[in-house]
Amino acid sequence: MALKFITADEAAALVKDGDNIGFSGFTPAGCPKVVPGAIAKRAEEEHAAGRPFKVGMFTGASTGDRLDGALARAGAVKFRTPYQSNKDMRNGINAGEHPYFDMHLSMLAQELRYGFLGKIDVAIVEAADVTEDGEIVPTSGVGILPTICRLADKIIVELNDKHPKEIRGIHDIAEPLDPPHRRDMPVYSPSDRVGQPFVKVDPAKIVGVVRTSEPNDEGAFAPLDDVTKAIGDNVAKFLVSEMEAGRLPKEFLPLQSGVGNVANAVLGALCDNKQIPAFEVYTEVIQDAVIELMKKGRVKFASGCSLSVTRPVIQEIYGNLDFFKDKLLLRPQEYSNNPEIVRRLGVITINTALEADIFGNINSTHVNGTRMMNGLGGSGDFARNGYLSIFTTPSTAKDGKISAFVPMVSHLDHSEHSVKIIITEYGIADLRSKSPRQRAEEIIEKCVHPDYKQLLRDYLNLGVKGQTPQCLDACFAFHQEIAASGDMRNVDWSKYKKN
Ligand code: 0RQ
Repeated sequence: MALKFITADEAAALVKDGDNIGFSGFTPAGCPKVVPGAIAKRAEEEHAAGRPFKVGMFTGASTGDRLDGALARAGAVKFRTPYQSNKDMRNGINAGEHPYFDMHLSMLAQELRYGFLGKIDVAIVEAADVTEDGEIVPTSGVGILPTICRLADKIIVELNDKHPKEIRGIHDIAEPLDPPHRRDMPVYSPSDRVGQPFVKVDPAKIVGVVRTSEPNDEGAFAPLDDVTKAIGDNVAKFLVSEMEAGRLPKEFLPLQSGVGNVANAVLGALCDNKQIPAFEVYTEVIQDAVIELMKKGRVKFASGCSLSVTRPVIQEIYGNLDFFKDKLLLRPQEYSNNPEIVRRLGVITINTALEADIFGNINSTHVNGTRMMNGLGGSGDFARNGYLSIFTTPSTAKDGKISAFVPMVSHLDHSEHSVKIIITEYGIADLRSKSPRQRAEEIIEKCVHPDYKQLLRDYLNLGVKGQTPQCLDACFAFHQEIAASGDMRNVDWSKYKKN
């Protein structure tokens, strides 16, 4: 069946008010670049004519400004899930304009199939290649691409020539059966392949192909500072000590690391520490540092859902596919983040907390319990199921006025039961086999910033009895203080003392 080439505006005209759209990609990598902007333009025109126009948005994870930013600014968001990190989308969410629900990324595809989230009307997917018999080769990010293509009534393909057709073969595309027919997901090592190198769709559903030549948006990394470097060094130190204690196999275990500067610093530190053998990566987002480590022979293989790398690095990968193609594998997030696989492989998981409490609970998402930052992302998929679940965070934020450690988290994403190790620039808190009070003492002495140590010791000694000595009158005093005086260090416990 011949492919029909259309413009972005013609593609946008195929979308109706109220449609639910599934977009390919994961982070800006692999997201469509031009059709979302055309839909945003159409929404603005419809609004100007006094007509409603909003669409439901399913994506793999965060996207680029040309997708989340454009649709948010156009006021065209009926709902948004499962993760975002765009300034305009975030502001609209926190203003109550864009209904947002935050989800574990591994679960989105199956919840779409189960019918929990409504119908998918249109799939808009970026491809490096598309054939007349319906083979779609994704680009540098996969996300929920196979599922949305199968469930949608219509598929619009953005054929992006910034991604060479020769990347065919880097992907491993599969979808599990649903219960009661689900079988095991036979990934026994990060490099195992269980599917096909493309997504096969009914070609009759491809209503149009839009040619583009747009690079991925990219976020720049802040250079390493003393804090991120110290956190990275502490993670490496901890993992070496686990090997020495015989609690990590000498071959090491696959690693997952989250997004951002701390994750990059951690990988850099693991590279420099020669006591750690060359290792494999089983993660969702493959960042620049992984590629750097691969070139040095320190990372043997990386399986992920996207290549969220800077433009020079993606050019380097595409220019040296002979070297990289048998060391990189991109999967749908239902596989890259799957709890069954993460637990089987024994993945060491490293994620960043926004806030932690002294008993080991983690808030990854809500500033002061109310304002959405990004979302849970894959942190829960990995943290709950990892061999060792590590959370890292700088000990303070906002020039020391905010402590990352508080008596009780203002929002809970990962409970004390999923968190084994917390690491800051000051040290390593090992929470394994400790009671809540022992965990609090460990965190305060090893991880908390010196400005907050005594305050948190005093909190523990307010005289509350019980398994978890949480003073319900005082547990949010840090958060109330930041609102009142702008500095958590001004907290005064005297009015709360029980005896
Ligand atoms: O604010 O941007 O105004 O300077 O939060 O903090 O320290 O730069 O850390 O960029 O690594 O983000 C948890 C948000 C950390 C991220 C989070 C302020 C701080 C700064 C950012 P500014 P940093 P990072 C894989 C796994 C959830 C998803 C996840 C995240 C800004 O890691 O979204 O783990 N994680 N996914 O000043 C108020 C506090 C604060 C605070 C920091 N306690 N109160 N503001 N900040 N702590 C990825 C995917 O799933 C795709």
